[in-house]
Amino acid sequence: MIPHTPSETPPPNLSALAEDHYFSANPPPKDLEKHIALAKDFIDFHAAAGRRLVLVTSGGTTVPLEKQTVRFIDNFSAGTRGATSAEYFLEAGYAVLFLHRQFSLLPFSRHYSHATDCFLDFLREGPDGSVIARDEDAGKMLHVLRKYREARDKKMLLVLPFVSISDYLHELRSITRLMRPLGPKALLYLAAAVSDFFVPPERMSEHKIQSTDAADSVLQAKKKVAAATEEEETFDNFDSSPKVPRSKRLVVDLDPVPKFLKNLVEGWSPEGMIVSFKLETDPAILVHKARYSLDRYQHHLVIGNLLATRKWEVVFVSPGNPDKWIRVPRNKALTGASPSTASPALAAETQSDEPLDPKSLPEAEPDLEIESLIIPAVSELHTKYINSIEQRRQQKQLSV
Ligand code: 9Z3
Repeated sequence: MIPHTPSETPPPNLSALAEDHYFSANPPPKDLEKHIALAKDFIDFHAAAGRRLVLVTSGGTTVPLEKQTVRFIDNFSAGTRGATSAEYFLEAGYAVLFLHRQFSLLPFSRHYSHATDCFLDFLREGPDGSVIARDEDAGKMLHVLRKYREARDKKMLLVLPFVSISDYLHELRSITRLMRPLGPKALLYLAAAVSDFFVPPERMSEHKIQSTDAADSVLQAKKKVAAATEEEETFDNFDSSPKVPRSKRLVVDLDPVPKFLKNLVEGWSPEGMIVSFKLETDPAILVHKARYSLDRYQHHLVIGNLLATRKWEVVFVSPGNPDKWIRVPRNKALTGASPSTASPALAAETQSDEPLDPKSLPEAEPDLEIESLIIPAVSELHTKYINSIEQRRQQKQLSV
């Protein structure tokens, strides 16, 4: 490597350049300013109270194929992890800013918004024509309702939506920058399933992509006019090879989304604790990929999970610590039982460093929500993080 001398131009900061390029090329969501005002008010209120505040990101991100979007690419995430985690963070005393994909699950209402748990099934008509909760559901509903109202009334929960990948990135950057006054009491819990690929605006069609040539004559005429006025739209998502009938195929050409975790760690939120999730489907690479992400971005915790087993186990990968698996006990015998009283095979499984075999899992959902184990463990690491930053501050003050 050739050392730089002071007379040389400093090397360009590539991540800052990529950031400038991305955010100037991709327009912000229309509600960004409104969201910033709401988020600022919320964050400042809790910063003044000296309270911990967590930004939970949740749900999938869409990848629009057209500027006036009819079609988009999406992913599987329903937002269960984020919405459930938000409830346990509130339980642990955090203020929660819940940045979620529009129409994905929300804290509290998630209990009644699944397709299988339609809220109407929980209601019945009273003798006077009023709508009331069914007797068998009323207890749980009241509990959930009270928790929800309490969070709202005490201003502990702010819910902000996004839709596309670029909306998400604009919102994330603006909100995390606002979180600076919280110092180390800020926690970023990035559970949203963020697309790795997108169509850059310069290659995106303005209008709905046509699947047949029925509108060709109109479009050709329009093109001629545009060419004459030098305003031709450049859009190359169609494969124009003569072998392939244009009316039959659509070739979508996606660019990689820049990795902004580095910018987040170094610039947007330099003092907050940052927790990212790593999702894989191949058990053989999960821990390796989680460790790789941690080394690359130098943040504080990666929670690894596999698509098939994500409600049963996750792995905590953090600097200087051995990997730590968190598992929902599969057998009532294991819940609350010491390993010596539980079956030796199941006890070994709970402590094993090997991912679970999805085929060995019951089809039903676990009795216990794994987030009830994840959040206390994250909160404990956050306490250690806050203390270490405080200690460093005190040592600095003493040495001045
Ligand atoms: C996760 O891994 C979440 O746990 C899930 C939750 C999306 C699996 P559901 O919403 O699922 O409860 O149905 N989130 C992060 C996924 C992600 O996009 N991570 C990036 C990656 O793996 C890194 S930031 O590369």
